Amino acid sequence: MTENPQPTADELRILAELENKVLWLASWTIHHANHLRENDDGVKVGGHQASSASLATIMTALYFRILRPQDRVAVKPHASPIYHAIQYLLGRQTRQKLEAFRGYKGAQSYPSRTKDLGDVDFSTGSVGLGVAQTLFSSLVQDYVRAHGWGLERPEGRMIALVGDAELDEGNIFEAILEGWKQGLRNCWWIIDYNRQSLDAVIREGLWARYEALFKAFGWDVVILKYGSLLNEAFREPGGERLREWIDNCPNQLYSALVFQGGAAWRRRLNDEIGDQGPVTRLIEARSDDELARLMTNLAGHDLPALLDAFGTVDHDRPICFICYTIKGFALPFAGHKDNHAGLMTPAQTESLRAVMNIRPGHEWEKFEGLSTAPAKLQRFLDGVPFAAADRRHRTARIAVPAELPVTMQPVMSTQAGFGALLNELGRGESEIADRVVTTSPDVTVSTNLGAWVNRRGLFARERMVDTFKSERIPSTFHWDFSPKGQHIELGIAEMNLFILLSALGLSHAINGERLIPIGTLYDPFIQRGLDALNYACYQDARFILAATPSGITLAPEGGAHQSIATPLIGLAQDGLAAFEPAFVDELATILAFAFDYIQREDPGEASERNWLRDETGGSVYLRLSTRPIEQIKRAMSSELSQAIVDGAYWLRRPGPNCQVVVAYSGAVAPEAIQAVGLMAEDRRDVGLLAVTSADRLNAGWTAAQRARERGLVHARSHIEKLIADVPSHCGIVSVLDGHPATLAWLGAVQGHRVRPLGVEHFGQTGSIPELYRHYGIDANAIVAAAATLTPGRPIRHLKALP
Ligand SMILES: Cc1ncc(C[n+]2csc(CCOP(=O)(O)OP(=O)(O)O)c2C)c(N)n1
Ligand SMILES: [Mg+2]
Repeated sequence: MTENPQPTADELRILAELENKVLWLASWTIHHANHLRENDDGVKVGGHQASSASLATIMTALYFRILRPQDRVAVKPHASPIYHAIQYLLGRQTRQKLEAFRGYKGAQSYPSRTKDLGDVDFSTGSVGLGVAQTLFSSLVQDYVRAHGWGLERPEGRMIALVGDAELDEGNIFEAILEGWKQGLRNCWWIIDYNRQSLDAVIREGLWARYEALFKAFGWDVVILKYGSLLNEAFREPGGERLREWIDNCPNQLYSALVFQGGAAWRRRLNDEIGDQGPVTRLIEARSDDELARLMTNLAGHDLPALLDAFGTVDHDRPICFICYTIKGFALPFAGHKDNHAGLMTPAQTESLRAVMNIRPGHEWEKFEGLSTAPAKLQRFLDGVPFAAADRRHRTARIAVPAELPVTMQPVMSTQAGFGALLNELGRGESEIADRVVTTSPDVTVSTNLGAWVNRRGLFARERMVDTFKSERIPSTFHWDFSPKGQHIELGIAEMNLFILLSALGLSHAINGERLIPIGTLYDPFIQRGLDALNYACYQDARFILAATPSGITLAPEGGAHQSIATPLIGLAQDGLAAFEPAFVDELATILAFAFDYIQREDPGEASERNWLRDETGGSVYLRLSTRPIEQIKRAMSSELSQAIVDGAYWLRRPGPNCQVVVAYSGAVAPEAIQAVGLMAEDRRDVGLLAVTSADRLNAGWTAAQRARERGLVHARSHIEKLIADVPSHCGIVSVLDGHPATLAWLGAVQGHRVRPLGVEHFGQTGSIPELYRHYGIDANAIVAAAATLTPGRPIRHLKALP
């Protein structure tokens, strides 16, 4: 290995000093936040001191020596104080932010791509997700390079620092399986094997399960157990006996002895193996302190061992390092099973101060208490390879056509329209088409991506022909795998879909190559991967999600697949603009918008046109349906397309004496249209509002209200403008195939009474008419609601409800 030659003794000395410094700064950051900062509410803010200390040595080795700028790291959430301390030493974090750790606009409790200063690669916090994201980021790196992009840049390693209990999260194993299928490379997972979780000491021998498991999926496994002091001791007479004792020592006992210290180690060792000649001499030759240092000398706290293990890797196979560590290493509660939320007392911090040689008032100084000359330390830090470049790429936008062509059928579903739109896109030649990458968890065909995949092929690093095609067996799908393919076929795990979308959707920042990711899945299964979707949005990854079929409208698919909560997810999920179009021309408009929207990154203020933060962009969720409905023949004016994107337009404008407005979203459009027709003779000037995005409509309204409260009295949102002239006595019946609360708020905009229709219970199978009747979202139910809500003569077309 030429890249990471063995460190010199001098470098080792500096790294050891930095390790102490990192531990001190992290400890002081936590101490400051909990004991020194003015605290409004008197509540301790915590800081996971023990969990953080666990990784101090490993992260020192990585950040100050092993990592290269192109490497990307997901840091275990609770190692945040250590991470921030390292960034501070590298000049990428400020003292001010450290002083405000866990406070308003301070360094974040868990490393955050969006909320911390610029150098966090992957946000973490919900354990397991950041880990899996490194795996998918490796796959995305391979995808980008296989397409010939970014080859001028060196390949990076995707590295996760993983808590041992973090491996309880099932999504990690789903990811490992997918990684194996896709030929994962350049991925390191470094397990902080401290044998403690939040509540518990972990099961004996877990490492052996991990080892077998990772090996089964083609990973190399490197177990880093003992540090150099212990290894040397094992070579002394009696050393083997000592090794045997430690190997057989239960995790609980080991932890307890770590906590108790040297005298306790001596007592216990003497009790159990003390009468065995040489090993007694080995023990007795050491003072209590020396014995404690020896017995806690695990490889995860041994810099030379770590540097050697990481620095000598000369291949790109995925590696799982199992690093034995001690939770809270070098701190007074090291090893104690209750230490997860443990905070050092001021007196304990003072003891650490003494050990670290820090003068009062000099706590934040980078080189305080170190014996190497400051200039030399600074020179070392200036030469740290990882910090040599600005690591986050800025990437130009890809041009998006104003309109997307689509072949319309007179009767068509939005899902079919989605397939047709992508088919057209795939047929043409454009940069945007080349940058689109689609993916689906085993529902490619059933979400209508088949035609696109026929045109653009499946991605794999190695070519694989479609045997059905080569054998000339007729099939609708010709699916060859190649490095140029643009569809990533996933197994069924929806968590993997969202984490892959998150990785694809950060490619512009991580690989410097922009992708336009589109993922498809069945709408109900959004909930299966919801935390991963939330995590993708939190990281500001950019992608389009097409969820179909949805609602109870998927009737023949059965009750188990009906989704009713997803429109509320669309409404509430930050960073995700949700649309539920009814007609394919609406979808074409929304998709063209989405291609542009997912590329926007201006930090600017919200536009005063609709009060949405459109300039900042985000991801897009399309809730689509398999229900074929009659399309409206119309020209798409720019006014209409703007209204569709803003969230609603009048399909039938209400007259001045309007008594009823029907506001609908999505696949129930025919019922809404029909209901308006049925009421026309008995209620005056009925209006029909097509809601294409309850989410954007609601967000604009909320933002405009906030603006008015700040004194911008003329602020008006799209929905306020739309219904400004609807008389106050008018009632609104809202309806969608989803939870009624999605549109119920419409009444609060101008004080209209609302009867929100929708689906609250689910599970019944049947045809669409049967189910719409059963759940009360058919034309009859809309008319009945209108009749009850608004005074007037009986509506003659109202049938008796079943
Ligand atoms: C999805 C999720 N569930 C629960 C938590 C709460 N939690 C935080 S840390 C932790 C245990 C962590 O143990 P481990 O990964 O071994 O890290 P250590 O503290 O030992 O370093 C738990 C349950 C979380 N952050 N995310
Ligand atoms: Mg642990």
